[in-house]
Amino acid sequence: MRSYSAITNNLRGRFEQALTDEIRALPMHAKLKEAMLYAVAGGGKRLRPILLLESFGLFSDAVQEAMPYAVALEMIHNYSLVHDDLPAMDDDDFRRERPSVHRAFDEGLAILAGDALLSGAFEIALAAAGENPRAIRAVAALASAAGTDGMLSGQVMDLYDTVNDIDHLLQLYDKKTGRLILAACEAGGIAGGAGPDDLAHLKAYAFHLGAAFQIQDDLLDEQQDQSSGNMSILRFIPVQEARENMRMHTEKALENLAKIAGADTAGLTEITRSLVDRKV
Ligand code: GRG
Repeated sequence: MRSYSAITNNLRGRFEQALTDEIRALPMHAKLKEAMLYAVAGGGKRLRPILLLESFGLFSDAVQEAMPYAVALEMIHNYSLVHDDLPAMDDDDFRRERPSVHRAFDEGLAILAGDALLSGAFEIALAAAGENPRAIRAVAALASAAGTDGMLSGQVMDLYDTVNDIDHLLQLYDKKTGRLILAACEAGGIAGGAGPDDLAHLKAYAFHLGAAFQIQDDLLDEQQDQSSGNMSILRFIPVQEARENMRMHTEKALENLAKIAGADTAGLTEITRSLVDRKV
């Protein structure tokens, strides 16, 4: 069996290089580029791009071909964080233990850097996709997860809904956080050439992984006394039940992953287990 940390470290190093190379290569005003590069730096876990690359790697050896889609996805994720930190939204002065983009620069540039990360993501992904139908389907999956009925509706639910039951909260989590995690695996699988059955297993894996990720986020917030108040599963169930819920989703994720026959799922298995143990 391959060594996960070696594969992941290798992928991560190549990904970091590709991320800065792709942004640097986009022609734009120097100030905008500086803010974009600041926004994507700072030690993010890179969960979504690594999921995309690992999912692609289940079906194809040419992982470098998936790099522009992984870069695009991380840019979309970082745009959402930059905008979420703005005073009009979550009003956070810090992100990844550094000043958030509107603090390091100013609000106007933070809004524009977020916009540039989102539109730049699709410039990069579509330039790589060309006329390849699989790649175009993969980019469409990213667009719909980030878009109107995906992360954006999730964020609107977060800002405007009165959430009085756990099902409503889980729907909000699914749109706001889950859809982008699901799109990571879906886009990677589609671009890599997964057949319909394997793609369904991969999407079921990612759905449960996203649910486990969000519950773990609430548990970590609680432990670090940063509870986001109303928007926490701990408002509806006690800590022990939330932990069991997270483990149930982790096991279901792994069960679905195991249904993908003939693929080397060691990397995704390791990522799944490490998410349960994560401390940030
Ligand atoms: C502004 C359109 C728009 C959307 C914002 C994702 C999001 C929607 C807001 C972030 C709020 C938040 C803290 C959600 C909890 C889960 C989450 C997405 C955490 C951040 O993702 P990580 O842990 O971050 O992958 P890193 O820094 O590792 O990339």
